[in-house]
Amino acid sequence: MTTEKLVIDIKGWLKEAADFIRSSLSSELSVSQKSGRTDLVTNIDEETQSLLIKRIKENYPDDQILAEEKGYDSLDSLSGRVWIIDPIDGTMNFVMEQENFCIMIAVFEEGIGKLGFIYDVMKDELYWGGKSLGVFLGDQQLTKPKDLGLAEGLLGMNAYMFGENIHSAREIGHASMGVRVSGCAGIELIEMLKGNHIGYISNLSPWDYAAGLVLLEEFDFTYSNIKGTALAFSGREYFLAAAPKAYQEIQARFLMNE
Ligand code: 2AM
Ligand code: CA
Ligand code: CA
Ligand code: CA
Repeated sequence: MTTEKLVIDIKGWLKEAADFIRSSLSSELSVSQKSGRTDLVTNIDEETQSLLIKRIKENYPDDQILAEEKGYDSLDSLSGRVWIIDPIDGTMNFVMEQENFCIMIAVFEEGIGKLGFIYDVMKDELYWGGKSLGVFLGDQQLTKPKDLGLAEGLLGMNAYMFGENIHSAREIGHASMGVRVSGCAGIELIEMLKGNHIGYISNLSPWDYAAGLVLLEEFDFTYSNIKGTALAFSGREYFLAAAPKAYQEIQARFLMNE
């Protein structure tokens, strides 16, 4: 199986899924709560996931799938080839703004990230790439951002963590050039890839970070659980990704002695 075929397939499915999501905006959404008032899912999240899973099963029937909705949200192991999918990342934005949401797809092999795709649906911008392939916006290859310190750049953050000062998020934010909150993990990761933000602090599940990690690695960003340990790829955990200089500084000044 060539990487090239995977890339062509995934780009086609993303286009199909994005057309479906955009066409859904003219009809009424069916919105329900998951864990609470601010944790939403819509019929379009579920139908988009079903569409992507259908395509994977038709083309790669032996692969494992980890995806946010409808009974695909855990796996026993990352062995073999694993697809990690967030059908709509930024569901609250999708419902409230009809923009600023992404589709994310990652392909892992034996636990190693091979391909990552983050598609900003309403801007029609696809950020994608892979291990040893580089990072692209559409057909254009991106260049690696500068390795800046904490005081030299903007930091994406989860609003709740900043507000409640979880893991010193407020102090870390104040030591940066400024805090930005998009409500969409995919968009925060895109801002890092573009060199607009030096880092991102949040509370995420595997489908929120899998595609982004493949791309961040290509640009030598550092990432981990906020405690500095490896991400577990199961359940939600506090997440820190940043340019190497900023990452070291955040760990040393704010997190090591917590
Ligand atoms: P989602 O829209 O796919 O759920 C918002 O802060 C970001 O965090 C979004 O990328 C959102 O992804 C993610 N997130 C993960 N778990 C969440 C939860 N329980 N409630 C709200 N956002 C969550
Ligand atoms: Ca969700
Ligand atoms: Ca998500
Ligand atoms: Ca989602």
